Amino acid sequence: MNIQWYPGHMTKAKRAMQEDVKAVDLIIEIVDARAPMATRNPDIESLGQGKSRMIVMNKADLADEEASAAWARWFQSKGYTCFLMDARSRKNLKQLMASIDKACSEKRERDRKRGILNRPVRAMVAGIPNVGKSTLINTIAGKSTAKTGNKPGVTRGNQWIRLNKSVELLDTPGILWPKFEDPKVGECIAFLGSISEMITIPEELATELIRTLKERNSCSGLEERFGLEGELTPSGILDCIAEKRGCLGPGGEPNTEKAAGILMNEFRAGMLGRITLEDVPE
Ligand SMILES: Nc1nc2c(ncn2[C@@H]2O[C@H](COP(=O)(O)OP(=O)(O)OP(=O)(O)O)[C@@H](O)[C@H]2O)c(=O)[nH]1
Ligand SMILES: [Mg+2]
Repeated sequence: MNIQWYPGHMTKAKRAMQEDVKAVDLIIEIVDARAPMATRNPDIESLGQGKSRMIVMNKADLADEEASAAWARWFQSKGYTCFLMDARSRKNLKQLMASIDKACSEKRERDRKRGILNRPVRAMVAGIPNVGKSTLINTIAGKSTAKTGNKPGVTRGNQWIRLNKSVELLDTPGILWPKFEDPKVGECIAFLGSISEMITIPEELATELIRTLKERNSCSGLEERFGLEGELTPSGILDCIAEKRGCLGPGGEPNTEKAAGILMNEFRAGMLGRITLEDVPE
């Protein structure tokens, strides 16, 4: 499947981020723990040149635990400070805050030497759409200041959120990049719900997801949840889901579009198990 999504609001958002990054000490890059590499935006990597940076592998509650540990080790081996998070929970928050503080300590020291005292640390929270940037900011702030939602493109402009005297966070809109060179990357991002549903065909996306789960031997949750038996093709599985969930047309034929929607929602919500879609590079 060839998926591309780079709407005008992302070009605009990127420009605003290029402007605001000048005032920032640290970039907190949020990726989806279920595909930590595919959900990294190369444009954010270059945007953050010369800044302190940190990677938060969010939605770790939905990813395979062993795979997440391997990914965290891999990022650390590349020199990144890396954090596994469920942004909805305050667990790990203390460590995250300590890490933010540490990442900015050099900057603080430089400020101090130049006689600048008590200037707050400013961190930009950036990443592709729907990975949980605004949710993380709300959890850190302990209040719902940033708008969140279970679809890509909820945050539309940069918004500073002041945590206390010493830290300010910048929420930014999710941005993708102009072209997915590897079609698998686009697919993966779509599976995870970071691509607008307006531009994908539900049945196509769902059968591709089933194919991917089969390839990765990650089908047990799918089979269990929908009571699948025997060797079925991806489209056979979709028919089966339609039947099991009563998605039938007037003539009793399976409504595969509806079944595809159900499958995608349940996969994204972790109902088919904790599944990681990407392996650490060799
Ligand atoms: N299971 C789980 N869900 C999460 C986590 N973090 C965020 N969510 C959910 O993911 C959805 C998207 O969260 P947002 O915070 O709006 O994502 P965002 O990155 O700000 O998205 P945009 O503003 O569209 O770029 C919401 O439904 C959140 O409740 C997490 O760690 N685990
Ligand atoms: Mg947001």
